[in-house]
Amino acid sequence: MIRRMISASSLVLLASLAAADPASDYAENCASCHGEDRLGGTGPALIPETLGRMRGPNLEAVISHGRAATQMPAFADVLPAEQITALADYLHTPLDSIPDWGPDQIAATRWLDPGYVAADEPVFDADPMNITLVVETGDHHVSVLDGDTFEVLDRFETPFAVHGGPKFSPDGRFVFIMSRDGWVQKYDIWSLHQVGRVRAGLNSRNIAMSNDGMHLAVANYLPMTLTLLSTEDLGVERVMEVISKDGLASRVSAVYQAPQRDSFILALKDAPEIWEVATDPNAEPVYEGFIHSQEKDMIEAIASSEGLFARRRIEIAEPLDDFFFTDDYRFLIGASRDGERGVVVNLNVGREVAELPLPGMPHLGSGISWEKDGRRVMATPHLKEAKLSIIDTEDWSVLKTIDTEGPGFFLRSHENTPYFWADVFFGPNKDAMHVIDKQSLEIVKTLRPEPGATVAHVEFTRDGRYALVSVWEDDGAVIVYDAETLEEVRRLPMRKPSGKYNVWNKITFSEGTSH
Ligand code: DHE
Repeated sequence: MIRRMISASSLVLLASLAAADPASDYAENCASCHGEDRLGGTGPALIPETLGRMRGPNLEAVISHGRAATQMPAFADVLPAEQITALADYLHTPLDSIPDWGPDQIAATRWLDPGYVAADEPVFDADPMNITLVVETGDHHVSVLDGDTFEVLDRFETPFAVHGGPKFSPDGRFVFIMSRDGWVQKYDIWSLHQVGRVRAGLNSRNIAMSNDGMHLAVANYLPMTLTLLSTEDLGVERVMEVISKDGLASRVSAVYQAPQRDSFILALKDAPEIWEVATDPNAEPVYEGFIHSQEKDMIEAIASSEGLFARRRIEIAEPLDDFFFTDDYRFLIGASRDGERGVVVNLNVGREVAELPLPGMPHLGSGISWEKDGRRVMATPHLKEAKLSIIDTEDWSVLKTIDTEGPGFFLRSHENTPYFWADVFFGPNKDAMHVIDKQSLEIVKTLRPEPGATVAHVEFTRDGRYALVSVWEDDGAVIVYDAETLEEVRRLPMRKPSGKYNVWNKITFSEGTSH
């Protein structure tokens, strides 16, 4: 009788709920990116501590429809709605325990390669300043390219899921590479050999090298810390808990080096604050033009008590997590959370000084700048709109909007080329690469080297003569273009190559490269 009162569709729902096994759905569909322990891998950690802060669409919607501008695919066609609901509940269940990840735990993971022997000079004939590293995400390797002959000098294994730019020591000899699950690898370019590894976080964002090359900062989501490592031996120097002025723990969106300031600049993801951390114990703790006297007293007090790694807090109206810095590192421009505005912060006075309309989620981290008509301009792609914005960094006005064939991810140029290159990462035209004149701001050519394939991210050789472009596919390639004639000169097979990084361009902060 009761049974007859339950509708057929409710029965199906009950049956599938009873059948739902979120742990095995997780293992089958999510673990390869988010880690078997849910502590993150290519994808972020999926635990309440981080998901509770997820703004915007709820978790079920993200699982069903994926997440724009990330690698998160849609599962609506793979899992029935009831199983997605059960999976979302499962992800909101706390782990039995989250491992502590302080100095001792980090130090315990440190591994120095016993086979490593430091060479007195490069073990190859190539120009060590014209080496380009290619991150091959297809099989988690890095290829070391001779920038003159394009010969692969070495191909070494990296930790799983490298993200963001590797950071070179100021002399260009060593490079540090970070994976999304917090491993930092040190590699000696002269010796063509790995030096060692350490797990600096459980889920990490990016790394930054101090101006003197002695310290490496690792921005973490999990735990909510900034790990400071010695570049010499990967030893832990400090694990800084990231607690906002209001006493709340925050993830770190990203950390960058500010060379002229001898500091690291951090973006807090969950609090409206930017932090500046001194990397020189003798650095002036208060910067020229600083006007908030209360803050000045606080900074002086912190600096005198902490010396190295003294921290300064800059309060802003809302969290900003994607930054571009002016060349003198006086200003940063960040994207607002609504993805509609750029917010300019004067780092000297420690406050917001301008706002400009940048709808369509500007990707300011990929911004580059150059001189045009005697003024410094910058360009940024937009993750959600088929356009590039050109901004005057003197009065913060939008000079021009360039229409493209789709939203892009990366921009690159070089001081010796009249063009900048912009990919079309998203949408049907992901196989296009625009080449744009830096003075006329017109697209001079759109390259399509591999119809249908994703073509993205550019790096130049040291002299700017050649541009290297990724065919971002598992069976992909790096294509070498003559940067003047825009003709293809070489094609090097690679496994899903992503970013490429030239030693010279990076250590000299070449004009066409992002930080
Ligand atoms: Fe990145 C750099 C954040 C997704 C490939 N990416 C960066 C940096 C940040 C960042 C903060 C600068 C770090 C640095 O170099 O020190 N990336 C984010 C995101 O928030 C976002 C949108 C979401 C996420 O999943 O974290 C994101 N990024 C991606 C991808 O999906 C990409 C295309 C593929 C991948 O490898 O994950 C990707 N990001 C890159 C690359 C760089 C990068 C190749 C370095 C660019 C450079 O030229 O320096």
